[in-house]
Amino acid sequence: MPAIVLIGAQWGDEGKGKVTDLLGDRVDYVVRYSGGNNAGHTVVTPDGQKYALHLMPSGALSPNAVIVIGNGVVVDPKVLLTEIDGLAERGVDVSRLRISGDAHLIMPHHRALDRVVERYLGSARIGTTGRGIGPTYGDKVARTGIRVQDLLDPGILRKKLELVLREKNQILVKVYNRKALDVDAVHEEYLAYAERLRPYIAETRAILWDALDRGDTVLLEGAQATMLDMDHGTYPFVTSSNPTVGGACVGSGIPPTAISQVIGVTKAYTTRVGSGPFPTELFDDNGAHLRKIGAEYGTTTGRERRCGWFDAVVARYAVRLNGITDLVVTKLDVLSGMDKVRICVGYEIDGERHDDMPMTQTAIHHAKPIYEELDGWWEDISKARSEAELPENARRYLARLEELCRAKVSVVGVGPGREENIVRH
Ligand code: 2SA
Ligand code: GDP
Ligand code: MG
Repeated sequence: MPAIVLIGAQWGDEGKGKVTDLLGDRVDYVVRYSGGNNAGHTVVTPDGQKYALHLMPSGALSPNAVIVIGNGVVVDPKVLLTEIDGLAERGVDVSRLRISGDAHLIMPHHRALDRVVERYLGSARIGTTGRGIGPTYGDKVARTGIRVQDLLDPGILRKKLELVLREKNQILVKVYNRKALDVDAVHEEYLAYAERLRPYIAETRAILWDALDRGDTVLLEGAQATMLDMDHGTYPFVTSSNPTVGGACVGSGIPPTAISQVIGVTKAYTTRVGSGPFPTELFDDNGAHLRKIGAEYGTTTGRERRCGWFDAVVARYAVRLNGITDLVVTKLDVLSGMDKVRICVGYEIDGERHDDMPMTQTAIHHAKPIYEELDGWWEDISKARSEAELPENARRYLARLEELCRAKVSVVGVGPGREENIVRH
Protein backbone atom coordinates (compact mmCIF):
# COMPACT_ATOMS: atom_id res chain seq x y z
CA MET A 1 0.00 0.00 0.00
CA PRO A 2 2.34 2.68 -1.18
CA ALA A 3 2.01 6.31 -0.26
CA ILE A 4 4.59 8.64 -1.76
CA VAL A 5 5.31 12.04 -0.22
CA LEU A 6 6.67 14.84 -2.37
CA ILE A 7 8.40 17.63 -0.46
CA GLY A 8 10.06 20.92 -1.34
CA ALA A 9 13.63 20.73 -0.02
CA GLN A 10 14.36 24.48 -0.04
CA TRP A 11 12.16 27.61 0.31
CA GLY A 12 9.56 26.60 -2.26
CA ASP A 13 9.05 26.80 -6.00
CA GLU A 14 11.45 23.93 -6.62
CA GLY A 15 9.17 22.61 -9.38
CA LYS A 16 6.98 20.32 -7.25
CA GLY A 17 4.01 20.85 -9.58
CA LYS A 18 5.99 19.58 -12.53
CA VAL A 19 7.22 16.53 -10.64
CA THR A 20 3.69 15.64 -9.45
CA ASP A 21 2.52 15.93 -13.02
CA LEU A 22 5.43 13.78 -14.17
CA LEU A 23 4.43 11.01 -11.74
CA GLY A 24 0.90 11.37 -13.14
CA ASP A 25 0.12 7.98 -14.62
CA ARG A 26 1.80 6.08 -11.78
CA VAL A 27 -0.51 7.45 -9.11
CA ASP A 28 -4.19 6.90 -8.41
CA TYR A 29 -4.71 9.66 -5.84
CA VAL A 30 -3.02 13.05 -5.49
CA VAL A 31 -3.53 14.77 -2.14
CA ARG A 32 -2.77 18.32 -1.00
CA TYR A 33 -2.11 18.21 2.73
CA SER A 34 -0.97 21.69 3.79
CA GLY A 35 -1.13 25.36 2.86
CA GLY A 36 -3.73 26.95 0.67
CA ASN A 37 -3.83 29.25 -2.31
CA ASN A 38 -0.54 30.80 -1.26
CA ALA A 39 0.92 27.95 -3.29
CA GLY A 40 1.58 28.32 -6.97
CA HIS A 41 2.42 25.17 -8.90
CA THR A 42 3.20 25.50 -12.58
CA VAL A 43 2.65 22.58 -14.90
CA VAL A 44 3.41 22.53 -18.62
CA THR A 45 1.66 19.63 -20.34
CA PRO A 46 3.11 17.87 -23.41
CA ASP A 47 0.83 19.88 -25.74
CA GLY A 48 2.58 23.02 -24.44
CA GLN A 49 -0.32 24.25 -22.30
CA LYS A 50 0.67 26.01 -19.10
CA TYR A 51 -1.38 25.72 -15.91
CA ALA A 52 -0.81 27.63 -12.66
CA LEU A 53 -2.51 25.72 -9.86
CA HIS A 54 -3.03 27.19 -6.41
CA LEU A 55 -5.45 25.03 -4.46
CA MET A 56 -6.15 22.18 -6.82
CA PRO A 57 -3.58 19.40 -6.52
CA SER A 58 -1.25 19.28 -9.52
CA GLY A 59 -2.54 15.75 -10.13
CA ALA A 60 -5.60 17.45 -11.63
CA LEU A 61 -3.80 17.29 -14.95
CA SER A 62 -3.37 13.51 -14.84
CA PRO A 63 -6.71 12.39 -16.26
CA ASN A 64 -7.18 9.33 -14.07
CA ALA A 65 -6.11 10.41 -10.59
CA VAL A 66 -8.63 11.20 -7.86
CA ILE A 67 -7.62 14.60 -6.50
CA VAL A 68 -8.01 15.32 -2.83
CA ILE A 69 -7.83 18.47 -0.72
CA GLY A 70 -6.97 17.09 2.70
CA ASN A 71 -7.93 18.25 6.18
CA GLY A 72 -4.62 20.09 6.62
CA VAL A 73 -5.34 22.55 3.80
CA VAL A 74 -6.96 25.97 4.23
CA VAL A 75 -9.54 26.60 1.53
CA ASP A 76 -10.61 29.92 0.08
CA PRO A 77 -13.86 28.79 -1.58
CA LYS A 78 -13.99 31.65 -4.03
CA VAL A 79 -10.50 30.89 -5.30
CA LEU A 80 -11.21 27.17 -5.43
CA LEU A 81 -14.39 27.67 -7.47
CA THR A 82 -12.59 29.99 -9.88
CA GLU A 83 -9.91 27.34 -10.28
CA ILE A 84 -12.47 24.55 -10.76
CA ASP A 85 -14.26 26.63 -13.42
CA GLY A 86 -11.01 27.57 -15.16
CA LEU A 87 -9.90 23.96 -15.38
CA ALA A 88 -13.32 22.75 -16.51
CA GLU A 89 -13.29 25.37 -19.28
CA ARG A 90 -9.99 23.92 -20.46
CA GLY A 91 -11.47 20.43 -20.61
CA VAL A 92 -10.13 19.06 -17.32
CA ASP A 93 -12.50 16.65 -15.55
CA VAL A 94 -12.97 18.23 -12.11
CA SER A 95 -15.58 15.72 -10.93
CA ARG A 96 -12.63 13.73 -9.48
CA LEU A 97 -12.15 16.31 -6.73
CA ARG A 98 -12.81 15.43 -3.07
CA ILE A 99 -12.51 18.03 -0.29
CA SER A 100 -12.16 17.13 3.36
CA GLY A 101 -14.98 18.45 5.55
CA ASP A 102 -12.32 19.13 8.19
CA ALA A 103 -10.30 21.56 6.06
CA HIS A 104 -10.56 25.11 7.38
CA LEU A 105 -12.08 27.97 5.41
CA ILE A 106 -10.28 31.18 4.62
CA MET A 107 -12.79 33.91 5.45
CA PRO A 108 -12.80 37.60 4.41
CA HIS A 109 -11.52 38.64 7.86
CA HIS A 110 -8.50 36.36 7.43
CA ARG A 111 -7.53 38.01 4.17
CA ALA A 112 -8.09 41.48 5.64
CA LEU A 113 -6.02 40.72 8.74
CA ASP A 114 -3.16 39.12 6.78
CA ARG A 115 -2.71 42.30 4.75
CA VAL A 116 -3.18 44.81 7.54
CA VAL A 117 -0.88 42.98 9.97
CA GLU A 118 1.86 42.85 7.32
CA ARG A 119 1.54 46.59 6.84
CA TYR A 120 1.62 47.11 10.60
CA LEU A 121 4.81 45.02 10.93
CA GLY A 122 6.63 47.35 8.51
CA SER A 123 10.24 46.28 8.04
CA ALA A 124 9.63 43.23 10.28
CA ARG A 125 6.99 41.90 7.85
CA ILE A 126 7.08 38.25 6.77
CA GLY A 127 6.38 39.00 3.12
CA THR A 128 3.29 36.80 3.04
CA THR A 129 1.27 36.19 -0.08
CA GLY A 130 -1.62 38.13 1.50
CA ARG A 131 -4.02 35.24 0.98
CA GLY A 132 -5.12 34.98 4.63
CA ILE A 133 -3.12 31.84 5.36
CA GLY A 134 -1.59 32.78 8.74
CA PRO A 135 -4.80 34.17 10.29
CA THR A 136 -6.76 31.08 9.14
CA TYR A 137 -4.31 28.63 10.71
CA GLY A 138 -4.20 30.91 13.77
CA ASP A 139 -7.95 30.53 14.24
CA LYS A 140 -7.68 26.79 13.63
CA VAL A 141 -5.23 26.46 16.51
CA ALA A 142 -7.30 28.84 18.67
CA ARG A 143 -10.33 26.63 17.97
CA THR A 144 -12.34 29.49 16.49
CA GLY A 145 -11.96 28.37 12.87
CA ILE A 146 -14.78 27.68 10.45
CA ARG A 147 -14.51 24.43 8.52
CA VAL A 148 -15.64 23.22 5.12
CA GLN A 149 -18.27 21.00 6.82
CA ASP A 150 -19.82 24.12 8.39
CA LEU A 151 -20.90 25.12 4.88
CA LEU A 152 -23.36 22.22 5.02
CA ASP A 153 -25.20 23.62 8.05
CA PRO A 154 -26.39 27.22 7.52
CA GLY A 155 -27.38 27.59 11.19
CA ILE A 156 -23.97 26.55 12.51
CA LEU A 157 -22.21 28.65 9.90
CA ARG A 158 -24.20 31.68 11.02
CA LYS A 159 -23.52 31.05 14.73
CA LYS A 160 -19.80 30.64 14.20
CA LEU A 161 -19.62 33.70 11.99
CA GLU A 162 -21.44 35.86 14.52
CA LEU A 163 -19.11 34.72 17.27
CA VAL A 164 -15.91 35.17 15.36
CA LEU A 165 -16.81 38.45 13.68
CA ARG A 166 -17.74 39.98 17.01
CA GLU A 167 -14.06 39.74 17.96
CA LYS A 168 -12.45 40.22 14.53
CA ASN A 169 -14.50 43.33 13.74
CA GLN A 170 -13.30 44.91 16.98
CA ILE A 171 -9.72 44.22 15.94
CA LEU A 172 -10.22 45.41 12.39
CA VAL A 173 -11.95 48.63 13.43
CA LYS A 174 -10.30 49.53 16.74
CA VAL A 175 -6.75 48.30 16.22
CA TYR A 176 -6.30 48.70 12.49
CA ASN A 177 -8.83 51.37 11.61
CA ARG A 178 -10.52 49.23 8.91
CA LYS A 179 -14.17 48.69 8.05
CA ALA A 180 -16.17 46.06 9.93
CA LEU A 181 -17.40 43.03 7.99
CA ASP A 182 -21.11 42.43 7.74
CA VAL A 183 -22.28 39.06 9.09
CA ASP A 184 -25.28 38.86 6.74
CA ALA A 185 -23.23 39.57 3.65
CA VAL A 186 -20.50 37.04 4.52
CA HIS A 187 -23.09 34.40 5.45
CA GLU A 188 -24.90 34.84 2.16
CA GLU A 189 -21.69 34.79 0.17
CA TYR A 190 -20.49 31.56 1.81
CA LEU A 191 -23.87 29.83 1.46
CA ALA A 192 -23.66 30.40 -2.26
CA TYR A 193 -20.21 28.74 -2.26
CA ALA A 194 -21.69 25.89 -0.19
CA GLU A 195 -24.19 25.05 -2.89
CA ARG A 196 -21.46 24.69 -5.47
CA LEU A 197 -18.93 22.87 -3.28
CA ARG A 198 -21.38 20.41 -1.71
CA PRO A 199 -20.83 17.60 -4.28
CA TYR A 200 -17.09 17.57 -3.63
CA ILE A 201 -17.14 17.48 0.19
CA ALA A 202 -16.24 14.04 1.54
CA GLU A 203 -14.69 11.99 4.35
CA THR A 204 -11.34 11.98 2.60
CA ARG A 205 -9.46 9.96 5.25
CA ALA A 206 -11.64 6.91 4.68
CA ILE A 207 -11.34 7.33 0.91
CA LEU A 208 -7.55 7.28 1.24
CA TRP A 209 -7.47 4.35 3.68
CA ASP A 210 -9.63 2.30 1.30
CA ALA A 211 -7.38 3.27 -1.59
CA LEU A 212 -4.29 2.11 0.33
CA ASP A 213 -6.05 -1.13 1.33
CA ARG A 214 -6.71 -1.81 -2.35
CA GLY A 215 -3.02 -1.26 -3.12
CA ASP A 216 -3.60 2.00 -4.99
CA THR A 217 -0.79 4.56 -5.06
CA VAL A 218 -1.40 7.78 -3.17
CA LEU A 219 0.79 10.81 -3.75
CA LEU A 220 0.91 13.41 -0.99
CA GLU A 221 1.83 16.61 -2.76
CA GLY A 222 3.69 19.21 -0.73
CA ALA A 223 3.15 22.94 -1.05
CA GLN A 224 5.75 25.49 0.11
CA ALA A 225 8.78 23.68 1.53
CA THR A 226 11.01 22.47 4.33
CA MET A 227 12.56 25.84 5.16
CA LEU A 228 9.09 27.44 5.26
CA ASP A 229 7.84 24.86 7.78
CA MET A 230 6.40 26.43 10.90
CA ASP A 231 8.40 24.14 13.21
CA HIS A 232 11.49 23.32 11.20
CA GLY A 233 11.95 26.37 8.98
CA THR A 234 13.39 29.85 9.46
CA TYR A 235 10.73 30.95 11.97
CA PRO A 236 9.12 33.50 11.98
CA PHE A 237 9.82 33.82 8.26
CA VAL A 238 7.80 30.73 7.44
CA THR A 239 4.32 29.79 6.38
CA SER A 240 1.80 28.79 9.04
CA SER A 241 1.63 25.07 8.30
CA ASN A 242 3.90 22.00 8.21
CA PRO A 243 4.93 21.25 4.63
CA THR A 244 7.43 18.62 5.87
CA VAL A 245 6.79 14.89 5.95
CA GLY A 246 5.01 14.81 9.32
CA GLY A 247 2.54 17.37 8.01
CA ALA A 248 1.69 14.97 5.18
CA CYS A 249 0.34 12.46 7.72
CA VAL A 250 -1.43 15.03 9.88
CA GLY A 251 -2.88 16.89 6.91
CA SER A 252 -4.30 13.82 5.17
CA GLY A 253 -4.93 11.22 7.89
CA ILE A 254 -2.55 8.71 6.28
CA PRO A 255 -0.40 6.78 8.78
CA PRO A 256 3.41 7.09 8.53
CA THR A 257 3.71 3.32 8.05
CA ALA A 258 1.96 3.68 4.68
CA ILE A 259 4.75 5.86 3.29
CA SER A 260 7.20 3.98 1.11
CA GLN A 261 8.99 6.82 -0.64
CA VAL A 262 9.81 10.46 0.11
CA ILE A 263 10.75 12.51 -2.92
CA GLY A 264 12.54 15.77 -2.23
CA VAL A 265 12.54 18.40 -4.94
CA THR A 266 15.34 20.93 -5.09
CA LYS A 267 16.47 23.43 -7.66
CA ALA A 268 20.06 23.25 -8.90
CA TYR A 269 20.36 26.66 -7.22
CA THR A 270 18.22 28.35 -4.54
CA THR A 271 15.36 30.84 -4.50
CA ARG A 272 13.22 32.40 -1.83
CA VAL A 273 10.21 34.76 -1.96
CA GLY A 274 9.36 36.99 0.96
CA SER A 275 11.55 38.06 3.89
CA GLY A 276 13.94 36.04 6.02
CA PRO A 277 17.49 34.76 6.07
CA PHE A 278 18.98 33.35 2.87
CA PRO A 279 22.72 32.77 3.31
CA THR A 280 23.59 32.13 -0.36
CA GLU A 281 21.55 35.01 -1.80
CA LEU A 282 23.22 36.75 -4.74
CA PHE A 283 22.96 40.46 -5.44
CA ASP A 284 25.23 40.43 -8.50
CA ASP A 285 25.01 39.51 -12.19
CA ASN A 286 24.87 35.82 -11.33
CA GLY A 287 21.70 36.42 -9.31
CA ALA A 288 20.24 38.42 -12.19
CA HIS A 289 21.16 35.59 -14.60
CA LEU A 290 19.32 33.03 -12.46
CA ARG A 291 16.25 35.24 -12.15
CA LYS A 292 16.14 36.00 -15.85
CA ILE A 293 16.92 32.57 -17.29
CA GLY A 294 14.98 30.76 -14.54
CA ALA A 295 12.00 33.16 -14.87
CA GLU A 296 12.01 33.49 -11.10
CA TYR A 297 8.80 35.35 -10.40
CA GLY A 298 6.07 34.19 -7.97
CA THR A 299 3.41 31.98 -9.52
CA THR A 300 0.75 33.42 -7.20
CA THR A 301 1.79 37.01 -6.61
CA GLY A 302 4.22 37.69 -9.46
CA ARG A 303 6.83 38.85 -6.91
CA GLU A 304 10.48 38.73 -7.87
CA ARG A 305 12.13 35.71 -6.28
CA ARG A 306 15.44 36.19 -4.50
CA CYS A 307 18.09 33.98 -6.13
CA GLY A 308 21.30 32.38 -4.90
CA TRP A 309 23.72 29.46 -5.15
CA PHE A 310 22.83 25.92 -4.15
CA ASP A 311 22.97 25.51 -0.38
CA ALA A 312 23.98 21.97 0.59
CA VAL A 313 23.45 22.73 4.30
CA VAL A 314 19.77 23.37 3.57
CA ALA A 315 19.45 20.36 1.26
CA ARG A 316 21.11 17.97 3.73
CA TYR A 317 18.86 19.30 6.49
CA ALA A 318 15.81 18.60 4.30
CA VAL A 319 17.07 15.10 3.48
CA ARG A 320 17.51 14.18 7.13
CA LEU A 321 14.35 15.89 8.37
CA ASN A 322 12.05 14.32 5.81
CA GLY A 323 13.83 11.01 5.28
CA ILE A 324 14.13 11.83 1.59
CA THR A 325 14.74 8.67 -0.42
CA ASP A 326 15.00 10.32 -3.84
CA LEU A 327 16.03 13.79 -4.88
CA VAL A 328 14.77 15.50 -7.99
CA VAL A 329 17.11 18.31 -9.05
CA THR A 330 15.23 20.75 -11.26
CA LYS A 331 16.36 23.63 -13.46
CA LEU A 332 19.87 22.40 -14.15
CA ASP A 333 19.42 24.01 -17.58
CA VAL A 334 19.26 27.45 -15.93
CA LEU A 335 22.90 27.14 -14.82
CA SER A 336 24.11 26.84 -18.44
CA GLY A 337 26.11 29.85 -19.52
CA MET A 338 27.93 30.53 -16.27
CA ASP A 339 31.71 30.52 -16.15
CA LYS A 340 31.89 29.18 -12.61
CA VAL A 341 29.20 27.66 -10.43
CA ARG A 342 29.30 27.60 -6.65
CA ILE A 343 27.94 25.27 -4.01
CA CYS A 344 27.64 26.27 -0.37
CA VAL A 345 29.12 23.39 1.64
CA GLY A 346 28.93 24.93 5.12
CA TYR A 347 28.49 28.20 7.00
CA GLU A 348 30.93 30.37 8.84
CA ILE A 349 29.19 31.87 11.85
CA ASP A 350 31.07 34.21 14.16
CA GLY A 351 34.38 32.65 13.14
CA GLU A 352 33.25 29.03 13.49
CA ARG A 353 32.52 26.51 10.76
CA HIS A 354 29.10 24.81 10.73
CA ASP A 355 28.35 21.93 8.38
CA ASP A 356 24.80 21.61 9.67
CA MET A 357 21.97 24.03 10.33
CA PRO A 358 22.83 26.12 13.39
CA MET A 359 20.61 26.03 16.44
CA THR A 360 19.43 29.63 16.63
CA GLN A 361 17.75 31.95 14.22
CA THR A 362 20.29 34.66 15.08
CA ALA A 363 23.09 32.33 13.94
CA ILE A 364 21.33 31.68 10.62
CA HIS A 365 21.07 35.43 10.11
CA HIS A 366 24.84 35.68 10.67
CA ALA A 367 25.75 32.68 8.49
CA LYS A 368 28.30 33.36 5.76
CA PRO A 369 28.42 30.66 3.11
CA ILE A 370 31.58 28.62 2.59
CA TYR A 371 31.73 27.90 -1.12
CA GLU A 372 33.22 25.29 -3.35
CA GLU A 373 33.70 26.56 -6.88
CA LEU A 374 33.32 24.33 -9.92
CA ASP A 375 33.76 25.03 -13.63
CA GLY A 376 30.51 25.87 -15.41
CA TRP A 377 29.23 24.84 -18.83
CA TRP A 378 27.88 26.76 -21.77
CA GLU A 379 25.97 24.13 -23.73
CA ASP A 380 22.18 24.18 -23.99
CA ILE A 381 21.24 21.01 -22.10
CA SER A 382 17.48 21.20 -22.54
CA LYS A 383 17.50 18.41 -25.14
CA ALA A 384 19.54 16.01 -22.99
CA ARG A 385 17.54 12.94 -21.96
CA SER A 386 20.36 10.87 -20.47
CA GLU A 387 23.21 11.76 -18.18
CA ALA A 388 25.70 10.84 -20.90
CA GLU A 389 24.36 13.72 -23.00
CA LEU A 390 25.29 16.28 -20.33
CA PRO A 391 28.57 18.22 -20.53
CA GLU A 392 31.22 16.81 -18.21
CA ASN A 393 31.12 19.86 -15.91
CA ALA A 394 27.35 19.50 -15.45
CA ARG A 395 27.82 15.82 -14.55
CA ARG A 396 30.50 16.77 -12.07
CA TYR A 397 28.21 19.38 -10.52
CA LEU A 398 25.42 16.83 -10.08
CA ALA A 399 27.77 14.24 -8.60
CA ARG A 400 28.95 16.78 -6.05
CA LEU A 401 25.37 17.75 -5.13
CA GLU A 402 24.52 14.11 -4.61
CA GLU A 403 27.55 13.56 -2.42
CA LEU A 404 26.87 16.64 -0.28
CA CYS A 405 23.13 15.99 0.10
CA ARG A 406 23.63 12.32 1.01
CA ALA A 407 20.66 11.19 -1.07
CA LYS A 408 20.47 9.76 -4.55
CA VAL A 409 19.49 12.11 -7.34
CA SER A 410 16.88 10.14 -9.27
CA VAL A 411 15.66 12.72 -11.76
CA VAL A 412 17.19 15.88 -13.20
CA GLY A 413 15.05 18.61 -14.76
CA VAL A 414 16.39 20.31 -17.87
CA GLY A 415 13.30 22.32 -18.83
CA PRO A 416 9.75 23.13 -17.68
CA GLY A 417 8.02 20.54 -19.92
CA ARG A 418 6.82 17.15 -18.65
CA GLU A 419 9.31 15.34 -20.87
CA GLU A 420 12.29 17.61 -20.20
CA ASN A 421 14.01 15.34 -17.69
CA ILE A 422 16.85 12.93 -17.24
CA VAL A 423 15.79 9.85 -15.29
CA ARG A 424 18.84 8.38 -13.57
CA HIS A 425 17.44 5.67 -11.29
P1 2SA B 1 2.06 32.94 3.64
O1 2SA B 1 1.29 33.69 2.59
O2 2SA B 1 1.60 33.27 5.03
O3 2SA B 1 2.15 31.47 3.41
O4 2SA B 1 3.58 33.52 3.56
C1 2SA B 1 4.54 33.15 4.51
C2 2SA B 1 5.89 32.88 3.87
O5 2SA B 1 5.79 31.74 3.01
C3 2SA B 1 6.24 32.08 1.72
N1 2SA B 1 5.44 31.40 0.69
C4 2SA B 1 5.95 30.99 -0.46
N2 2SA B 1 7.22 30.90 -0.90
C5 2SA B 1 7.38 30.45 -2.16
N3 2SA B 1 6.36 30.15 -3.03
C6 2SA B 1 5.09 30.24 -2.61
N4 2SA B 1 4.07 30.21 -3.50
C7 2SA B 1 4.03 31.20 -4.59
C8 2SA B 1 4.80 30.68 -5.80
C9 2SA B 1 4.56 32.53 -4.07
C10 2SA B 1 4.25 33.78 -4.89
O6 2SA B 1 4.61 29.52 -6.12
O7 2SA B 1 5.56 31.42 -6.44
O8 2SA B 1 3.63 33.77 -5.94
O9 2SA B 1 4.68 34.86 -4.39
C11 2SA B 1 4.84 30.62 -1.27
N5 2SA B 1 3.71 30.73 -0.54
C12 2SA B 1 4.10 31.22 0.68
C13 2SA B 1 5.99 33.58 1.62
O10 2SA B 1 6.76 34.19 0.60
C14 2SA B 1 6.38 34.04 3.01
O11 2SA B 1 7.77 34.13 3.09
P1 GDP C 1 6.39 24.66 -7.18
O1 GDP C 1 5.74 25.68 -6.32
O2 GDP C 1 7.44 23.87 -6.47
O3 GDP C 1 5.41 23.76 -7.88
O4 GDP C 1 7.17 25.46 -8.32
P2 GDP C 1 6.63 26.69 -9.21
O5 GDP C 1 5.72 26.14 -10.24
O6 GDP C 1 6.16 27.80 -8.35
O7 GDP C 1 8.01 27.19 -9.84
C1 GDP C 1 8.84 26.34 -10.58
C2 GDP C 1 9.01 26.92 -11.99
O8 GDP C 1 10.07 26.25 -12.63
C3 GDP C 1 7.80 26.71 -12.89
O9 GDP C 1 7.69 27.84 -13.72
C4 GDP C 1 8.15 25.46 -13.69
O10 GDP C 1 7.50 25.42 -14.96
C5 GDP C 1 9.62 25.64 -13.84
N1 GDP C 1 10.41 24.39 -13.96
C6 GDP C 1 10.26 23.22 -13.29
N2 GDP C 1 11.25 22.36 -13.59
C7 GDP C 1 12.08 23.01 -14.46
C8 GDP C 1 13.30 22.67 -15.11
O11 GDP C 1 13.88 21.60 -14.93
N3 GDP C 1 13.86 23.65 -15.91
C9 GDP C 1 13.28 24.86 -16.12
N4 GDP C 1 13.89 25.74 -16.90
N5 GDP C 1 12.12 25.21 -15.51
C10 GDP C 1 11.54 24.30 -14.70
MG1 MG D 1 5.38 27.67 -6.32
